[in-house]
Amino acid sequence: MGSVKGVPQVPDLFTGQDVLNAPGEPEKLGPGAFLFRQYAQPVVEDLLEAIRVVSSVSPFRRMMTPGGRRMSAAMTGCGERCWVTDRRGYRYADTDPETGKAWPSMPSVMASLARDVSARAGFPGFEPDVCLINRYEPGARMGLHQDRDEEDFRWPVVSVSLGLPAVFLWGGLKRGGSPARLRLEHGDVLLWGGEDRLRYHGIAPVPDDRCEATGHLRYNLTFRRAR
Ligand code: MD6
Ligand code: FE
Repeated sequence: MGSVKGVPQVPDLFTGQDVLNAPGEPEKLGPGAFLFRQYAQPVVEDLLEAIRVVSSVSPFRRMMTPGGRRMSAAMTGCGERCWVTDRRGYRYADTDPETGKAWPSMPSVMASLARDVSARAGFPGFEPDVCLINRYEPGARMGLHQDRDEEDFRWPVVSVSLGLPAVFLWGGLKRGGSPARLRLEHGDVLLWGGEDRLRYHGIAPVPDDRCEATGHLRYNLTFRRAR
């Protein structure tokens, strides 16, 4: 590559891996799965404030699985509906079973982030009707599962990590085998859809640590289109 007069010569970053991992470019984890490291960084404080607003109306609670075990992560959510679990099963509910009222509306900082990142990943027109908010204390985890309670799997799931880092377990389309491990940090955004939409995934027990923004907590926001 020749040097252009007046333009300083810079290392050629535009080849191979460098371009995939250039700042602002996602890492591709599969045909429909992308990790946008630090994508939410500019709005992390606004997202944490939005979590405070939502959870002042619909508080965090540890839900029961259909099998009768309490989940280790506490949950709340916002939007037109939210994912819930109890002895009757997993489903989307239009009202919060704890308050008996509608879920809080989705703060615009959340909806805009989900829309922007999905358009960048090749899913334009994604309008989430759900933001499920998970809160993990040290030791809390999420077993391997598929997200399959939504009506239309053509829409992706967008996941935002805040607070303490955690190891994301990234399995296959069927149960079994040992999942890949991926560290997710404060401000990272993971998106999956298309052929990867029904991948098994989970969160390894969150190690104790302390972070400036959230203390001893990890939060995860997952945006979906349920209906
Ligand atoms: C979590 N996330 O990161 C749990 N599901 O706390 C999920 O279960 C999840 O991150 C679907 C897509 C992205 C996710
Ligand atoms: Fe999930």
